[in-house]
Amino acid sequence: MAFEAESKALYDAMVAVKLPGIIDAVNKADAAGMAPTAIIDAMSAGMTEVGVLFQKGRLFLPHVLSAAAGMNKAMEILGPKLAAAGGSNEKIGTAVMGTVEGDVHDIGKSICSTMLQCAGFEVHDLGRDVPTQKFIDEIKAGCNFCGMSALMTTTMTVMKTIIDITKEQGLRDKVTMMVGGAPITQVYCDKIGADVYGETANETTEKAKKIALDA
Ligand code: B12
Repeated sequence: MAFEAESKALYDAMVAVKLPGIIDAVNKADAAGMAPTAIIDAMSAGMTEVGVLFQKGRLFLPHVLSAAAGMNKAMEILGPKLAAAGGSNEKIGTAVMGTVEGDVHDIGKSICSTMLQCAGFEVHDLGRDVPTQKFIDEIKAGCNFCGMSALMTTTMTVMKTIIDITKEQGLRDKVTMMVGGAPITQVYCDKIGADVYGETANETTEKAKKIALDA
């Protein structure tokens, strides 16, 4: 595997949950020529392991927050590089992105927003704990992609509520509904009648790009 050492260093730095170590690993991987998307993937795997260790009681809340800050800092460093790699200045679609009501997890959603933006989408990122009506308002205002993120089994049901409202209000055919977040699967995506499931930000961007360019 290319950049195996860098991938391992990024993963280890995330699991060590020390911000300077994470930034150092990102800068080293970047300087070695590792693609920003591959850096993000390696870090995301580390973030998932942080979650597992947190659940097992081997890491605590400040550790999780420190790793989360590391992800955010990495996006600051890598965002401009992703934009440069994306190349296109042409707008290929308008996407509203947000974490659904009741859910404050926004790291993965923000990565998706950045990558979609770099791929040529105009992105309206509403943040986290977004009131359901705000998604609807953005779709009414003309967004043709709607990305909803949920990280908890208690909040993932909000996605279905939003899709159902678009059906009731005759908006469903105007918008590509995208869903993602750790508990979401392709099966769940199909069950609630969404169009796109993205397991990673990379996959999300590729799928959205294909739909936008085929339209
Ligand atoms: C970081 C974290 C936090 C941080 C959030 C910081 C932040 N700004 O986001 C803090 C500490 C604040 C937090 C709080 C809580 N958390 Co928390 N948290 C996590 C943790 C460890 C990591 C999540 C993460 O950032 N992953 C890394 C990112 C990169 O991955 P990702 O989000 O999955 O995103 C990728 C894909 O899913 C996809 N994607 C994401 N969004 C979208 C959207 C679209 C449209 C598409 C297509 C794709 C897509 O692309 C992304 C990039 O590749 C998870 C553990 C886990 N395994 O997920 C628990 C976890 C989600 N939290 C959990 C819980 C319970 C909570 C709390 C209730 C408190 C608690 N008891 O710990 C509160 C929630 C309060 C609330 N109302 O929301 C549980 C949820 C359990 C469940 N089944 O419902 C988890 C699973 C931990 C656990 N095992 O118990 N948490």
